[in-house]
Amino acid sequence: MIHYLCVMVEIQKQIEQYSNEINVFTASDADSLEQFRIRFLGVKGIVKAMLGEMKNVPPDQKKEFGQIMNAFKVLAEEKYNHEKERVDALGGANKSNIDITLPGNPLPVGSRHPVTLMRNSIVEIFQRLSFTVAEGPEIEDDWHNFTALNLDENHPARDMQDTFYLSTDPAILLRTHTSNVQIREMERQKPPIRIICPGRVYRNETISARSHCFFHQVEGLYIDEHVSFADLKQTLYFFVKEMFGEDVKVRFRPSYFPFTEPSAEMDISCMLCKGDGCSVCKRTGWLEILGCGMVHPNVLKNCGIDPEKYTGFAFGMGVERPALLKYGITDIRLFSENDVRFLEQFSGI
Ligand code: 2NM
Repeated sequence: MIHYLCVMVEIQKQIEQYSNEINVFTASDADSLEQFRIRFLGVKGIVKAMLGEMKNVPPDQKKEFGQIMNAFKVLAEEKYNHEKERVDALGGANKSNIDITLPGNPLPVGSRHPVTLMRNSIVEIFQRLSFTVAEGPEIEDDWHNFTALNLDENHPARDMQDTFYLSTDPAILLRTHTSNVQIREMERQKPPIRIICPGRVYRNETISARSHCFFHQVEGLYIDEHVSFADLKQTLYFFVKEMFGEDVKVRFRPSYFPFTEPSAEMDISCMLCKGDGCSVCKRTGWLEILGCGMVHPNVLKNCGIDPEKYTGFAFGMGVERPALLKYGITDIRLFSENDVRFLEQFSGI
């Protein structure tokens, strides 16, 4: 009995001490709150230890002591919850001695590739004329890249020297222009069709400062009833004015493409010498920027479009050449070397 009494007085004293400690506790930050939790409410904490003492309490006093223990447990829990709410509300601002007024670590700013910048500005102008972007495969079959475009079996563009064919299946090739997208769209939907087709194309050429075995194109197509060469000219005039400015002059020269009739090449006056003649325009005062024409009736027929009812124009331009001009770059190979020192010069443009 004496032993029991001693133990119980001891436990009561301890609970009183710990209760005082809990009552005066305020958490200065999340860390000190966590230490409080571990000390009192943890698996090896004081509350658990005190409850463990119940086994030393004589049966007739278990009820009274149970209540004391429970009140102690609730006291610790309530204190913890109350302090947690307060610390959370502070948002961890005074979590530690970090000076939140110091500037942060700057994130490196990325940049768009110059070819992407040029492609986007071309596409965006045609989008304002209600052209929508269409895309298609870079690995293409003979029909969509050549045959449907009115290129006969012996056309030199099909030559092994110009086109990359799959060694396992020579009916499959890397597209040599994005016209395959136009063919696919004409096969898929009925006119009116008004699309702009940006993408990468491949040609088996010797790599140099001026040419590469892959480059980028933007092609356009407009098919409807009564589309005329006048529509073609007005559309391309608009494009040139938006792209190169009001003062730039335009000229059309007759040309030949198997997929258009009539066909033309469009030049703009050289923006570097204003038409006087310089090394960039080879002293002509003109820069060739795109090919165009009225879509050949055979091409329309190949895609299931009635050439008696519908007409249309198409055009195609390279992206790298104007990008070289605009940014004053002298070697086309820089576009595909992925040298960060080159690429980061276009950040913020
Ligand atoms: C060019 C020049 C002229 C062209 C024609 C077609 C299609 F599919 F409608 F027949 N797509 N692209 C075309 C016409 C492309 O690039 C210099």
